[in-house]
Amino acid sequence: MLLYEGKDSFLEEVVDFKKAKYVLLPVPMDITTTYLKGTKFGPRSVIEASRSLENYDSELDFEVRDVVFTSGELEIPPDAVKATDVIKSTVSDVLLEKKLPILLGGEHTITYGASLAFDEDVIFVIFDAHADFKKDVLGSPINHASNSRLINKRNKVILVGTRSLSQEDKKDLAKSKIPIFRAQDYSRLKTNLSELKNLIKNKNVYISVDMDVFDPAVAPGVGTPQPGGIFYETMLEYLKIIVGSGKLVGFDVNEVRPLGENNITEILAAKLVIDLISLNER
Ligand SMILES: [Mn+2]
Repeated sequence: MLLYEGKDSFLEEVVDFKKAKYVLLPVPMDITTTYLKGTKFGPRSVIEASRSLENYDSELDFEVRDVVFTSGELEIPPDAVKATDVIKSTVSDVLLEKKLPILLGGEHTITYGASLAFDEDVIFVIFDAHADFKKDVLGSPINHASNSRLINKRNKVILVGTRSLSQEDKKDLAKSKIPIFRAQDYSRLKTNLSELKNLIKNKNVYISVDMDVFDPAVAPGVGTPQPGGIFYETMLEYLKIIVGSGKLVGFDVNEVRPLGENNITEILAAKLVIDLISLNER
């Protein structure tokens, strides 16, 4: 496990590894992205953004303090299969220490790597504008556009906020019986929340947030933006239901692509990490 210097830690908190309940893993993987490159700079940028936020989460009335150990950046080899192995073994190490892993991406494929470290009974709730259910992209079996399909081979997948898919994807998703809570179904939010609750009640749950699930107006710094996404308030409703009724075993926030001066995507990503810890701790 890599130790980071205090100045580069999440929320400026220097936490002793032994005492920490969470381990934040910056995963600068940016190998298979197809449209806009730059997600490898995401983790560092989100950590930097977190340092401008309060530890106190006023939405959830909880103060995040002395619980997160910030690891150094994972060394990601430039090959998707090898990169997946590195992520899997690092997450396994964290789980062996009985700590909850938090991954910061990086392209969405990091979630597939992480999934291999968990038992098969863990449900993966994936927030993503894209279904990521492609079979074979550019001849590569491991690709950010096939993330959900890959995870679904071992673990149950639930998609939230999805609005970009092909007709073939739609058929395949139906065949695989993947529950989808579309971004367009905002007017059904209450019904969606109770349906989701029933699916994950008392189950082990891993949450993956691809930042492009949000409306590009509030999260423009992503690799593949998609109009018509959800907003922060809706996300919080979903997270409250998931952490409240399931048992959180890990989570990630991924696909942040820093734009430079405009860092609202990183701020939002950092806030989600704080929110998820608050929800899980309070
Ligand atoms: Mn996506």
